Amino acid sequence: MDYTIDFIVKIRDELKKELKPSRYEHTLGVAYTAACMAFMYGEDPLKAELAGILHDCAKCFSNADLIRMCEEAGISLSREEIESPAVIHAVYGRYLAATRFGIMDEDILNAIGNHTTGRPCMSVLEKIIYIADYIEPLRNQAPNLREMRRLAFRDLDECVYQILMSTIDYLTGRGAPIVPATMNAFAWYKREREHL
Ligand code: DGI
Ligand code: FE
Ligand code: FE
Repeated sequence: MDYTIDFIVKIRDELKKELKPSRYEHTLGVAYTAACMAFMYGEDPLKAELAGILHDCAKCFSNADLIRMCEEAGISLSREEIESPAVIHAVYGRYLAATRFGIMDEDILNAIGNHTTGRPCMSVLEKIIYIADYIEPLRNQAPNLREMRRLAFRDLDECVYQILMSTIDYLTGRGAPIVPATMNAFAWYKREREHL
């Protein structure tokens, strides 16, 4: 499917009404960053922009609502996901992208569904969205941002690996549980790196 700018603008305008202003600006930042990374890595820039626009489409719901809506939609959540509710907006976002916004492209749906945790063996688009979410211009907390912004345009897999490592460090430091998807992704990219 070709993604038209009209389709993207329609979704963008709907999300502008639903997301908090700062979340909407973050969404635009991810979309533009993802489009630039698509130039670098030979992906369709409009597809990357669309995935970026949609990646946090379920971020306006509370954790309790997300858990309830997943149950109502027949999406089973693992015990680990329920204990780490920050990851559920990605799972439900994937469902919303498909059912409400009519996205059928599995690659875009995977990019949305895996944007918080990553997963082993991601596609180029999934890696782009995972990284763009971390480096977009309005992010300002992570200590390694400057380095990751550069690495994003030099080595996609190394950048994913470094971001996974920082995320695990950050969560461990806060005593937060880490879901298996995050650990599996980290183990996979670590192994990849050692075999180079
Ligand atoms: O939605 P955003 O704020 O743009 O970013 P995100 O989708 O990457 O979600 C960020 C939050 O998710 C951040 O506070 C870290 C958290 N997170 C990522 N992986 C895990 C996790 N939280 C827990 N508890 N466990 C994880 O494995
Ligand atoms: Fe998110
Ligand atoms: Fe995000």
